[in-house]
Amino acid sequence: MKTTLVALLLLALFVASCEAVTRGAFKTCDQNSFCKRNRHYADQVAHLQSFSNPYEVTKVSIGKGEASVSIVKSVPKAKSVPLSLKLSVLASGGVRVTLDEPNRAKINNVVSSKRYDASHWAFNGEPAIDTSAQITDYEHTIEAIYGDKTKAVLNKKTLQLDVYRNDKLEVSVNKRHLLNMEHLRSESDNDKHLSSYEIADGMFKEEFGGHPDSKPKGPESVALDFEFPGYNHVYGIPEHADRLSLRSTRGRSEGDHTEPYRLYNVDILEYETDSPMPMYGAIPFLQARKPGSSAGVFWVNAADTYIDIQKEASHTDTHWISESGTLDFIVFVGKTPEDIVTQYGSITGFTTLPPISATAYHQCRWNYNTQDDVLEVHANFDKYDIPYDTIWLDVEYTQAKKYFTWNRDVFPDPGYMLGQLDKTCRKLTVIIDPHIKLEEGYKVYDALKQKGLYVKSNSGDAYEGDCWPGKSVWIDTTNPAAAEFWKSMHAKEPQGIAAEADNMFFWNDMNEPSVFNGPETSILRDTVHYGGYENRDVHNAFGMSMINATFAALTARNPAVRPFILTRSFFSGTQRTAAMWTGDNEASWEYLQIATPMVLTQNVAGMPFAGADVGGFFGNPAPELLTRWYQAGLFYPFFRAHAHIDTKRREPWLAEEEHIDYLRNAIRLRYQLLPSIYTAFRQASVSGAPILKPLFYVAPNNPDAYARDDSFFVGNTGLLVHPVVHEGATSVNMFIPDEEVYYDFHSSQLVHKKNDKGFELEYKANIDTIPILQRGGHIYARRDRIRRSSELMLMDPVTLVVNANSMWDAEGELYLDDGKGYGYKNGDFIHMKFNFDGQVLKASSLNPDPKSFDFVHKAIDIPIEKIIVNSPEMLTVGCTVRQAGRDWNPKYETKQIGATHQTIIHNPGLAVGLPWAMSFS
Ligand code: NBV
Repeated sequence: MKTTLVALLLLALFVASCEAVTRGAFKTCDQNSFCKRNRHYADQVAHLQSFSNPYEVTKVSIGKGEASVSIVKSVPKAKSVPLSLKLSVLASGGVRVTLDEPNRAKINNVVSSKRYDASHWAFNGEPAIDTSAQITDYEHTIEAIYGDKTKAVLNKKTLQLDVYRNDKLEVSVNKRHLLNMEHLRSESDNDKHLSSYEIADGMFKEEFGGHPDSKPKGPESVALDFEFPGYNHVYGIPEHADRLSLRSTRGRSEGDHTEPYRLYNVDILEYETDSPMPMYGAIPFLQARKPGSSAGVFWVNAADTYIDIQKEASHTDTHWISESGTLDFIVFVGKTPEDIVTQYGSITGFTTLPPISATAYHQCRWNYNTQDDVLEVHANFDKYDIPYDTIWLDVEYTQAKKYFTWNRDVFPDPGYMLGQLDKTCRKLTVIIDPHIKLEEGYKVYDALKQKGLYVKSNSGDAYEGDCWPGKSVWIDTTNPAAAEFWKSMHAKEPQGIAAEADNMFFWNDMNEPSVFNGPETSILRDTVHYGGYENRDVHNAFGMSMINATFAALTARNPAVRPFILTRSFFSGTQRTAAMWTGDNEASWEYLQIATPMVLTQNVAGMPFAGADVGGFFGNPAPELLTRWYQAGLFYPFFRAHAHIDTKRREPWLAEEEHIDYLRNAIRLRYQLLPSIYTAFRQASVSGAPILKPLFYVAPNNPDAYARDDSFFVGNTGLLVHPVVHEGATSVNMFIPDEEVYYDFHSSQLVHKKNDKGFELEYKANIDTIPILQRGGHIYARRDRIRRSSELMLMDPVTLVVNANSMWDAEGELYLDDGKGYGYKNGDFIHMKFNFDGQVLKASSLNPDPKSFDFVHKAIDIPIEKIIVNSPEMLTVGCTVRQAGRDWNPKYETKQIGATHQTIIHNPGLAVGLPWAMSFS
């Protein structure tokens, strides 16, 4: 009783504080001294007649694929500061530069004076060096020639780095002389050592919202400019609630932001849309596109970071500013957007292939209150013939928000509950947050205390703050010993959270970390983590450290099962272990609108397993909004309905009568397309390909497509979707980005013939219709029998849809595996490639060494039950099939649907896992 009361009081307090959270709770650039100093520096340098570079190269030594450069930074009226620069060419593409300040004196016992290297979080292992790159030390430059006609030239006098592809300049680094590495110094005589471009604001201490920051290491920011010549569009650097094509940030023209995009992981309650404000996650990776070329920058830094963008007529300028850490970046150049993300992913890792159930529909709310509630919702899905895969438990399932406990009053037998779900292959996802209730006798707290595994204050004690359970401490998962301890918490031990069953997944929330009474809703920057580093240094990687620990814990718990984790906070590399969602949005059209660009941005930034709360977290969506949200959300790589504790229940069957059908149809469409969506996940897991593709990926040389973020393609299916996101709308203006033929998804009518340029097509979409076109040139698979959950459909027949282009060609892929284990890593999967040339439709295997373990053995004979061929021209009559040395003539029918010639082959008698050819003659 007492604990419930405390919880209620805290909730009331938190809700009150939610309302109080405004823009003013978060620092602007001007209120964040390192940002202010660097913007000032940029403005000063921009107005100089001549700039005298404080950084001077003193020594160069060339190694295999890399150059080591000694530099001194001159400081007015003081000794110069030695710095060390390394330029290396990476085997996977990209030129990396690191700049460190090696001789920093030890500051005090708890704070490491070394600059923090965030690459060990971001990188998927040490990247291999391209030892075949030719690196030459010339009199004025160091030149690296590598890859496909790529060249990087570092000017020794100016420290400008130019990167060329095919002799064309793609990226210029430090062209505006904004390189700034604030060196270690003492406060006493700092002022007289500042250059004329510098101001001393907030170098040694600062305060925000009543929270002091002791800044024991003084100023230590790093900053640099990157220019993209000829580029007008840049993308990425999530997380922001903004458009796909990023805006200028210095407020010079209408629609520009005045604040830089900020990357600082915070619990940004009721976030604003169309804003550069920081959010829960940070990926400091940006890509640029112009006809013929793409380029990218990865800024390897986990500290608070701002990015100013300025679009000029001939180029785009960017200025990157981080509070601390080493200066470390990689420049990528390539022909296509895919090239850039593949290079980025080769270093930071690709999306882990999730269990198939995680790619299906998730039902969540804060909270399903009791075990009976869970089982009733579960039963209702079947009653209303709606598939779902996972039901979620938010914080209320615990005893007083003590994670790893069950509130047994309302969840008396979790094992039974999980067993019931398992009967139809359904899963349960439970939330675990990183704040640990400060309560003697609570075993997690006791263990952290005993082993000192929490984040510490700058005086060396446990850092204490307020969160859901009341007074809390934070597990320091940057500490390997804490990560080890985390394993024991997830182990299958009696009474443990994971004791019950294997059909359990995990949700790590509030891991920015969110601290109710902390600055900017987070932890103090001068708190201390493992190795003596401050939170300031590791901040944006903290959430990821928790996720990595959870992933390792789940792997230790059951090495044979792929874990699924949802995280709110993320950093570069988190795609290796978790999915993300866009946090606490609102049940309004504005938030439905911004969700598509946000999910697309995740997709071009190497972390495509992304979604937004379907229906909106805060507030109650009107029936039309909820329906439109499901119709959009079914395409989010992560498809989950979620709602705040104060909202009305909104499971699909509670909708108004006809809306139940719309919601059912939307969810069922996800299941129908699951083979193709899962195939897109597979592609993402090996190449970083987006699962939802912005239009510029498909039409990379059409500048009119560059800023389109109201529509998207689904993987390589050629499905072009334009969700309806405006109240009362009964049509959308669908932008067709290229000259390909397009067929309507619902009617198969040919709606777009060969045309020189893209154009807008009015697509009628009453509330029961989702605007979808099918681009010619693609083949995709679907499953037309919808069952209760994804795993129950694994052995079901497959339908292939062939949408021929104007040359009659088409191609596509289908990837199938057991959906939950790691057998695929040993070859136990089916991966077919389909090609159509107008006469012959062929299937060949992309699995070089299929192993007939469990899955392939069972699945190889899954029938293809239907093949639908849409074509702008008539196929000649007659159809012969050949598979496994046999020929036969399946029955087929042909139809004329408007200008589309459609051929349907029913039950062609083909097994999905074996090669075959079908000739139309
Ligand atoms: O755990 C409660 C919520 C959760 O439902 C939501 O999805 C998270 O983003 N959580 C935040 C805590 C605070 C909500 C106001």
